[in-house]
Amino acid sequence: MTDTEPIDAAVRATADEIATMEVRGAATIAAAAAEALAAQAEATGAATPEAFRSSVRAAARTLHETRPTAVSLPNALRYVLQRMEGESVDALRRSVVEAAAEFVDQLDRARGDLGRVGANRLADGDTVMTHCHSTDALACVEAAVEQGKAIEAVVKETRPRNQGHITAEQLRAVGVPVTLIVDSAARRYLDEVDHVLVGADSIAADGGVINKIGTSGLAVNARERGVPIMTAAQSIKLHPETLTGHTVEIEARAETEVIGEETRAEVGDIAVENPAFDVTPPRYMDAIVTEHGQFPPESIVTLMRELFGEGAADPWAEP
Ligand code: RI2
Repeated sequence: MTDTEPIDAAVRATADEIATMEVRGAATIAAAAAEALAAQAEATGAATPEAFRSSVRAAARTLHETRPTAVSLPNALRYVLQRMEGESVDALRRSVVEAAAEFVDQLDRARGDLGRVGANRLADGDTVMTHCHSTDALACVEAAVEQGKAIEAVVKETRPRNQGHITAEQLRAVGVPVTLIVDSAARRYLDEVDHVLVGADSIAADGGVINKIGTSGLAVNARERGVPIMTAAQSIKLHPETLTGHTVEIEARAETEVIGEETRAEVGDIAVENPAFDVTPPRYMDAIVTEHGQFPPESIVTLMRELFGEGAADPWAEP
């Protein structure tokens, strides 16, 4: 064990906020993780380059352990750690702080670029149906509104945590008329919408879209009704380990998110499961919209290879 430097309080706070979903959404988690590494770099009292590297890697491990499904988290850690370089502690510190800032800046730019691509799929007068809350998906609507298109939205509340309320609030803030529905009403409203628009936590090499639980059922229903469905996912959502056959772990969250303890006691002896995500097979998704353009899901592997080569390193591992 080479980790002698303590994990900075800011890193622990960020890890807690990600685990409890105070900080949530794949891109927001990625930005918070990168900034936490910068905080560790600024705060560490490491006296040697080796101790410095070790302390930043330990912080990365703490962040990595919080939530398993959104690949933007390990991709953010990779981005910063792979740019950690220098012969002195000062140089190393500078490289981490600069890489984290660069990463956050790229996230913002990617969201804007992706939004303009997604907006091209939306026509004046269109209504979109949303699921959960995705900053990438919202960027498409915001860009369409900026282009002068009138867009309306049918927003699924998205049990169990009701992130649809955040989507409703943010769409109203840009002037989009919103109709909020319960999840189970989605199929009934599909005839009234022109697009289904979702985000992604991870995209697999075969074009499978891992997103908030309920996405796959929505996609199957949309296909049956002939409503196009797109996922807005900037390239940090591409899961490099799936290039070598790994699958994406689906996070199982607390049973209390589904049913309170008191109600559960009243109901009696039941099992409760709370998977946070599901996988939409590529045949049910019309397009993946990224900052590099729009892809049919089956072709996303070409972008993945271009950006990641043949796989992914784990630079946070202990040497
Ligand atoms: P952006 C969210 O997961 C949703 O599944 C959403 O579609 C996805 O992250 C992407 O969000 P959670 O953190 O990166 O609410 O587009 O479990 O903001």
